[in-house]
Amino acid sequence: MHRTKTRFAARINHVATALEKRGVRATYSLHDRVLSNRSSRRHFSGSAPELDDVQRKIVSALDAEGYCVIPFSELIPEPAAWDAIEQQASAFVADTEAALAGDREALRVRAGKEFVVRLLSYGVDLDLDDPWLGTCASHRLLDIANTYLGLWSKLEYVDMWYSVPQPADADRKASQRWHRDFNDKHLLKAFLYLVDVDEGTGPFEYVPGSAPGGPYADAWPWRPLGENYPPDGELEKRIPDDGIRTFTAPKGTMVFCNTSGFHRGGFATDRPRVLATVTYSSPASLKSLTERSYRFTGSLDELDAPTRFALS
Ligand SMILES: O=C(O)CCC(=O)C(=O)O
Repeated sequence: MHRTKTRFAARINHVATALEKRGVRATYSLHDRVLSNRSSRRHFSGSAPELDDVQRKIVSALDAEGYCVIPFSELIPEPAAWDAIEQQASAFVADTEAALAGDREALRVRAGKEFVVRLLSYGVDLDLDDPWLGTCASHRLLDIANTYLGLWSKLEYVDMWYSVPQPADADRKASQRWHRDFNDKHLLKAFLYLVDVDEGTGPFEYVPGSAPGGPYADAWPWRPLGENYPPDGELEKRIPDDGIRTFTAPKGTMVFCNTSGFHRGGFATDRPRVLATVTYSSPASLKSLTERSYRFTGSLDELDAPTRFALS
């Protein structure tokens, strides 16, 4: 009797989950094609920003391969922005290393991804005095995201990560494995390396041309709430070795990437990897698939329209 009931409950649960998934997919598609993204595309095309040569180079590389690697100082030459981010990172590293050596309860980690310690995680209050958010919301970056995505984007997530070294023979877990991000197909992330990153520091890796529209888009294709993690070892059978880019690079390097394509990283074995990261997605994503990681507490009225849109 108990067994029958349990099986029945499991079946109901399965049906409910399938219906919920269908609802989320339908909502995403409606917002992408008809509702939010449509008006967001109209806003963008009505006032497309003028990019300088560096920004144009980044957008062209993203269009061609889904990623671009560039020194932060080439995009933002004024030292003040870098100095403030570096100071923020130093304080984060000092606090993290003190907590790792002592009260590990104080570490901001998420279940299943304990190998990444986060500066902020979710539900924090931020304004533009935060050096990393201030940089990500600046027109130097936002205009790149909006032009690449062809719409006014939402600045969905900001954080700094400290990837704790793992034993070299540990199994890769979560984002250390090849996957497509579920967030959106209109997606741009940037990773700013805050330490030198070599093979032992868990470099970010990417399959160029795997985002929607690229030659590898059909390999386990992106769909909202899809099967985004191919079984271990399968991606390597389908993508040749020279189809994978591994981003070992010095401190101060920035990697822009459409992570609806295949990527993985953070499997540090020798030294911790520290980076700052940001996600720009389309409004359809925030309507159906994702949550913003922070509450913006600055004054929206003082901002221009695309920045206000990105932060609200
Ligand atoms: O930590 C990494 O390098 C991978 C990050 C990742 O998978 C993501 O941000 O979606």
